[in-house]
Amino acid sequence: MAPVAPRSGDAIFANVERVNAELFTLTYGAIVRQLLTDLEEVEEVNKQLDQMGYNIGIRLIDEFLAKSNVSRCVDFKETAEVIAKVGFKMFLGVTASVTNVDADGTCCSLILEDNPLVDFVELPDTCQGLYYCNILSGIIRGALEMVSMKTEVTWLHDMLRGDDVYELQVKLLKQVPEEYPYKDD
Ligand code: MYR
Repeated sequence: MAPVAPRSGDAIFANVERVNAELFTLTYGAIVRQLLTDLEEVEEVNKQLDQMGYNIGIRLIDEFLAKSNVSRCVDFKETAEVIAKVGFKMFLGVTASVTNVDADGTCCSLILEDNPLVDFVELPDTCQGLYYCNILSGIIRGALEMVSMKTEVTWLHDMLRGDDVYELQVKLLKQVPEEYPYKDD
């Protein structure tokens, strides 16, 4: 019998991480499939995924702030960089790049070249209007709302629709100033 080479802790840990990521991807796929069965209309599935993402985002921000130690960003571009480099890395294991920042710095794009949510995914013709990753736009919208930023988050490019990249446009609609909770005497 061939001897089994012992694996290092790092190799085992990497394997566990890979299996977790695959399980997450497959679970997300199963959720989308179930929504398609239950709701029938692709538009309704898009809305539902966005709403689920929003509900996750408003909770996930606490974990993000606690784990990342990120402090207040100086402007919206920096917020986008934090989402792209720290947020995506923390929750998806990949980073994005920030591009197409508009002149007043309130609208920009996050470009994802690698998107673990879509591993193993192929959309049938009946799902062409589906924004498969709409949960991500909802997560970002929900998380930013919790730090006083009302945003609109829209998919501009989607590789499942034949584009070269995933491009999410994040537009700042309103920044609610945080109120100091105590009155000065
Ligand atoms: C600030 O208050 O200025 C800092 C704001 C940082 C917001 C970061 C939001 C992170 C959202 C993570 C999204 C992950 C998507 C998978």
